[in-house]
Order: sequence, then C-alpha cells, then structure tokens
Amino acid sequence: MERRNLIVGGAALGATLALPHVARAQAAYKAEYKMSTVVPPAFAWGKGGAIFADLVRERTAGRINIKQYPGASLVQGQQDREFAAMRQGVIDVLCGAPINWAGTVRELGVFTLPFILPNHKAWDAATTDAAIMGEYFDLVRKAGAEPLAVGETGYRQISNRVHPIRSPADLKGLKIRVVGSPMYGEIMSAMGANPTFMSWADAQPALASGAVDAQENPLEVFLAAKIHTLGQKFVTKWNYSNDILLFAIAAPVWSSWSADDRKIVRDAAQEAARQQVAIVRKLFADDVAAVRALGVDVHLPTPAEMQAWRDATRSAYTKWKDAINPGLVTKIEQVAARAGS
Ligand code: X2X
Repeated sequence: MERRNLIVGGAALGATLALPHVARAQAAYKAEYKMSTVVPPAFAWGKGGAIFADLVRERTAGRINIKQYPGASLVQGQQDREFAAMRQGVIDVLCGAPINWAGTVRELGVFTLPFILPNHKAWDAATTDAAIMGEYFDLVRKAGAEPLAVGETGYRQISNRVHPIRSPADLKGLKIRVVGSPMYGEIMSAMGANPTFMSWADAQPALASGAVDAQENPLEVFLAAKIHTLGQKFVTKWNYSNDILLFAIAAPVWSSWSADDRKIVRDAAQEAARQQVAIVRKLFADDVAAVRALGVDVHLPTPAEMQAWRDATRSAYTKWKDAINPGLVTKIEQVAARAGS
C-alpha cells in the first residue's frame, strides 16, 4: 500500500518535475551513432570497429547503437577529413589511425615516426606506459574526443611494381602513394622517391593503372585488398611505422551518455582493441608466407640494411620529432630503449 502510494505520488510529481527531466535525458540519446573506418570488417582494423559496435549494442541492450561506415564514406572517402568531421558532429565515433589526421591534429602522430617503435616489444611498452598514454589521451581530449582504447593498425611495409627495394637508392625516382601525412611524404622525398598524397579509395585505381609505382601499407591490408593484383610484385618488410588504432568518442556525444553507459562503452572498446590487436598479430606472424604464396617477392632486410633505412630517415625523424611533440617523443624513445629495441 505504502509502495503504491509512493508510485502514485512519484507519478504525480513527475507530471510537473521528474518526468520531463527523465524524458529529456532519454531524448539525448541518438537513434544511431556514426562510426567511421577507412577499411571494412574484412580488414583487421575494420573488424576492430565491428567488434566494438557489436559489444556496445549487446551490452547496452541497444540503447547505444553504433553504426559502422567503412570506406570513410561519411567524409566521401577523404580519410584525412575524419577528425575535422568528428569535431563538426558528422562523425560520432572514431576507430582510426592518427596518421590520417596529421593535417588536423599533428600531435597525435607521435607513434608513427620512422622506426620509433621497431618491434612489438617496444610498441607494447610504449602503448601501455601510463605516463605516455596519460599524456597522449590528454592530447586527444584537448582535440575534442574522449579516448577509450588503443588497437594496432600494423607495421607498414613498402611495395612497388618495378624492382626489389633493398636500399634507399632503390627508391630513387619511384612514384609512391602515401597517405595524407606530410611526414611520410618527406621520408620518401629524402630517399629520392616521388611521393604523391592520395586517399585509400584513389590509391587502388592509381596502382592498377600504373599512375603510381609504389605504396606502403601493412601486409594484412596488402592481402585483404589483393594489392598483388594491382601489379605490386616486390615487397620489403622494413617495419618502419606502426600507428595505433584509436577508439574515441566525440566529446559532446560522450558527455550525453550516463556514467553507467560510459563505463560499458569504455570496457567494450578495450575488449575490442584487445581482440583487434590479437588479429593483427596473428596476420603479421604469417604475412610473409602468405604474400610469397601469391608469387610476390618479399625482401627481409639484413641488420646492415636496417641501419641504412634508419640513417636515411633520420633527418625526417628529427624534424618531425621537433614539430610534433619533442617531450612526448623523448619519453617514447626511452621506453622503447628500455624494452630492448
Ligand atoms: O590509406 C591507407 O593506406 C590506410 C588504409 O593504411 C590508412 O588509412 C592509413
């Protein structure tokens, strides 16, 4: 009886105060939250986004419905516009590589300097270091998004259609497609190549027609996109850059969710990132054999050749270290060195 009175009383009160408040809070949730990924779930990084969206939908009983838009279709394939579009409210959820956002938030590119994290031991040490990630996540927050978790896009390897690449001199005169990061352009120019900036969507026809000779991408991407069918016959596994895959939510969207839902979403992103890294690592372990099985020549550099690559990319490294965030880069270098790289 007492309880019934309370409910009735609550309802009466709600008519004036409580209910409109509840209704407002619920209305703040959108029917769909738009997530941009450059590649679809057939690729490990697109798969990371799909796992995240599924976990969130399941664990919030559909309250938060994240829809994946692969091919960076929310920005008409122009992946370098993702971060700006997130700030404008066009994208709610990011599951992407900060190298694509170098024109908007250059400071998030600290993990992509050439050979800064030359192996997974160094990469793991840096991306799990509390001081490094605390500082990095603060940069993401200042840029307008709530960072949730970090996956791995994979070590980027160089391929071309002309000849094997064993030394920087072999890059001379090659027209190479790079993503919109000016640092990658300067790395290639410093070695005598002729870089051209292009979205992923434009890269594939340009490779097919021979408008460009070379490209660089993780071998997992090479395999999933069948880049060997675009005339790319020579690969060098030099492991020069391995960006994080950042899972993040646009700040206004993040603050519209209840504390309970935010926890669910953060946990789901961390779980998705763990699964995504495991997928990337498994593919990485088998990629040389898989690419060779397609008839592609894969060159594994010797230690002396690796030193030549480090030397040839040093000027770009130093310049971009200073331009991006020398303090944070120094911390990453120290952690990488301690990890034995
Ligand atoms: O465009 C590329 O090369 C890709 C798919 O690796 C990125 O989005 C950086």
